[in-house]
Amino acid sequence: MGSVKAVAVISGGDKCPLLRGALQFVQGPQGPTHVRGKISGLSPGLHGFHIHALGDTSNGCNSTGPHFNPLNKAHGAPSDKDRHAGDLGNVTAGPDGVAEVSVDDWQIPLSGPHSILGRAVVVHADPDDLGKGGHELSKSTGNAGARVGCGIIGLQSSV
Ligand SMILES: [Cu+2]
Ligand SMILES: [Zn+2]
Repeated sequence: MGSVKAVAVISGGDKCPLLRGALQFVQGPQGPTHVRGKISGLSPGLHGFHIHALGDTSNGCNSTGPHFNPLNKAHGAPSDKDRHAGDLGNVTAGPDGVAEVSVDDWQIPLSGPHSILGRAVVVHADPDDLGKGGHELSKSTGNAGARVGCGIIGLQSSV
């Protein structure tokens, strides 16, 4: 099997009409999945960045379900052993509101039983505390606040 490619077009919907982005996902034959791209229209600083379980944006980003968590773990940092598969940490927007995304991760394959195809990538208003903030939401969502942008992860031509 060659590499599998996917794409997600991020939008902010009615609440954040200036937020937009495009992310490309590439998984080599046995490697991690590489996520590359750009999200603009953010406030400067850190923003929680996750794969959520559902590719359903019928009610905006709120209908994308919880963090993708096929192994039934607690929320954590990308480098933690105990984490949701969808926990990709934070992206950082510069003073211009643009975040350059460059993530390599083993828990977000584009094929097999734990594939993220058809699910959603979500960016949040606030920083993800990576499970360590001591807030009641730290162990479920990282207390990352509102879902300001999202997009569905779909197959892309491999040519
Ligand atoms: Cu999220
Ligand atoms: Zn999580």
